[in-house]
Amino acid sequence: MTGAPVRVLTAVPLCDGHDSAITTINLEFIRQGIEVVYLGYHRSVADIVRAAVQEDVAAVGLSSYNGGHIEFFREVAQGFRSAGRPEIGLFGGGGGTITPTDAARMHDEGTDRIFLPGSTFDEMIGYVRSRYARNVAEPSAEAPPDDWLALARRITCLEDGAALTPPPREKVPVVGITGPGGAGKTTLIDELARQYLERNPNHRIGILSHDPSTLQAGALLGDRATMVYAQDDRVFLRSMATRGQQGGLSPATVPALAWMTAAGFDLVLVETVGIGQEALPFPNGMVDRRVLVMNTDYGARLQLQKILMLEAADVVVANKHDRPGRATAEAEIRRHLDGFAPDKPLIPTIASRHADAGVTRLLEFLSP
Ligand code: B12
Repeated sequence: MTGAPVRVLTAVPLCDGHDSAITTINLEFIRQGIEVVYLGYHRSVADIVRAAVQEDVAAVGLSSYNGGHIEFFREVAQGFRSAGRPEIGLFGGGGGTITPTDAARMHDEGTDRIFLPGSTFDEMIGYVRSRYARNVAEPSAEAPPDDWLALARRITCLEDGAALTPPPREKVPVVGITGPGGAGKTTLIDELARQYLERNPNHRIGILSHDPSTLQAGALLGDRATMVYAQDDRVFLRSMATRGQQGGLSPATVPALAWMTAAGFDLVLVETVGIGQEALPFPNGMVDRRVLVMNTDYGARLQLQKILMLEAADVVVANKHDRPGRATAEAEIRRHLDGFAPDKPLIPTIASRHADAGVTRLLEFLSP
């Protein structure tokens, strides 16, 4: 469908921490209406290829400064071919560390274009827009719902406005995770995924993760940059921009979830954007469990009265339980919940900590 934002993934290769160039380029891309899935720095070929396929991006842009770019770009292009997506474009830069001679060789080996020092934003944006705009064709109706290539493509079609009749919903637990920006939702999901995968060696997880679209229709889809353990072959992770919808999700979330729940996952997680006090992002029937992630930054105790999700959630997580004010926050939230739902669990977590006991308790509540 025409008019949909161009969707690319950007990353910095393995053993490379030079992320300031790509961070600036990302911001300029989103300002110009491009959706950017940012994978972060120190990323392997396998992580980049897996993410590009699941995110169904038109192209991948790499920023490489620490050498090894000829081999790295070649392996990424090979990875796209091996994954059955040879059409994914590849471009990038690395200042003066990539010489014009290197760039010519890289072009011969599958890279569309290297931006040499002195390239302007206008050149990059003009190139990305003209080269990677696309009309995505729906996958064959014969492709089964658990074909991840087809799933990724179907979600793109749904985001771009197609109406695909979803398969019947399978019985798989769907957990909605919401909370204000900065509460640690993504980190919590990553640690939940790590513990779940470790406990269930044959299980697979599907994750739909949302970030806001800007007024210019671009979006920085940055949850993958925070994820470490959810970058796994047993996890299908898809980032979705809100594309103008208020409230924490995308217009395509409901149909995308319908396809996700038929794709053979054992657990499906849906993460909203950071929400405000009045938001109730999960309509009836969309998810089986609602998790509200809070931290200590909610302000005065009176503010708790205004957070509607405290009433709607099945479980409340008090994350960042290593921060000053944690005991007060826990006591205040508990007292507030006791006023109307004394049995509602309140689980303190430090999601950034490996094997956190609070996250284990949450996992047991969600997936007994
Ligand atoms: C800033 C910088 C740092 C910062 C990085 C901060 C950060 N978070 O990114 C700090 C100080 C931390 C740093 C550390 C190191 N650095 Co350093 N660093 C640089 C420096 C000065 C600038 C790179 C940069 O960001 N340029 C700004 C961008 C916007 O401009 P540009 O590079 O010209 O790129 C253009 C295009 O190529 C394009 N582009 C770039 N990427 C992409 C991606 C896409 C998708 C697109 C479309 C376009 C594009 O954008 C620009 C437009 O004109 C370079 C030297 C230099 N002058 O280039 C060294 C340099 C890259 N660093 C170098 C080294 C050796 C290191 C260290 C190993 C030093 C050490 N011994 O500790 C560490 C390693 C860090 C790590 N963990 O990987 C070497 C690399 C040598 C090599 N590969 O052979 C360089 C070349 C310096 C040198 N001459 O020795 N570094």
